[in-house]
Amino acid sequence: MTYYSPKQVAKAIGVSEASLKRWCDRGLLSFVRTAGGHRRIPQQEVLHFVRTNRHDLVAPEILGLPAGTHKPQQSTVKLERIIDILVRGDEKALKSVMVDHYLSGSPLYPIWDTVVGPAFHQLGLLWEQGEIEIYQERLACEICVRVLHEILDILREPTADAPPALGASLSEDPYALPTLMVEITMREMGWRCRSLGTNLPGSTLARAVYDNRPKLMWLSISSVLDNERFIADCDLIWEACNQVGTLLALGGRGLTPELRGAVNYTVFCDRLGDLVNFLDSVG
Ligand code: B12
Repeated sequence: MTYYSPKQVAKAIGVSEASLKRWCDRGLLSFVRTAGGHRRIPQQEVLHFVRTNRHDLVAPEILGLPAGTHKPQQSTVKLERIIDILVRGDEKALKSVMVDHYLSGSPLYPIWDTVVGPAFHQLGLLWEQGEIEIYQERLACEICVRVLHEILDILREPTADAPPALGASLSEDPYALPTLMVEITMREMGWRCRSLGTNLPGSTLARAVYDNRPKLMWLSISSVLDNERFIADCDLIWEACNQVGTLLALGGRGLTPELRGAVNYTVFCDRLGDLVNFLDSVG
């Protein structure tokens, strides 16, 4: 975690150091004290403060953000812009757009559902039509994974009593973006959640359920190469979830109606927005 002094934060958001210290002491910004008694503010808290108040970012570089990052009044992330950024492999621009969107106060999941997911779909078509190279598609994916991790780093830490959740993709499913997007979506909703990654056997995910007793387990299903193994893996996980009282959420474009009919789950989601609605409804 990165910490900043009140002086650095004051410069970054264009206010006086005295105001900043006053806000800290009034509890508007959480901070820790160094051994010498100096206030130090975590980056997540600074950005949360900027997000929920009227402050702009006049010197984002001080906070380790790309120059040009600011707090827009409203954020409209356009599909064409994201496709262009991804095709060019422009990681800084991608991070800037995502952080601006976060700072605008809008939730992040709609841009995964309506812009970034569709942009990758478009990239897949461009590759199929020979309009972009494999390396461009691969690089787009790499930079997006990195930016999603950076977004996770700037989200506020979950509280100690936050409900726990775990998720992953199953064996021979290498798709990294969707499971990371679920993690970000649930973190934004205040869950203490962790994507365990991609390509995991059902037996180890069942073990993870027994060991960690999460309130929810998600599986992101993009590619299923062996239907029988997939169903057996889902059975193992469902059995563990039932024993422990864990909700099982499935989602992803690889879960065909045929496979969906062959496995058990608590909720199936086409989009992240469906999961948000489900979690809102269970409280
Ligand atoms: C990037 C990519 C890869 C990368 C992935 C790298 C990585 N680290 O993730 C790699 C290189 C591994 C890859 C490999 C292959 N790929 Co590929 N790939 C893609 C691509 C361009 C993007 C996939 C992606 O990440 N999309 C973005 C995510 C976020 O979108 P999404 O999956 O729709 O997820 C959304 C929802 O479904 C939902 N969701 C998903 N999971 C969950 C879970 C829960 C709980 C919830 C609530 C919601 C949810 O939320 C997301 C946001 O809305 C797609 C194109 C496409 N149409 O998507 C091709 C694509 C899927 N690949 C394709 C192919 C052919 C392959 C290969 C066979 C290529 C090869 N010859 O080796 C292999 C197969 C690998 C395998 N085992 O399946 C084809 C598939 C064609 C088909 N119908 O089968 C596609 C469609 C490209 C194309 N147009 O031809 N690929």
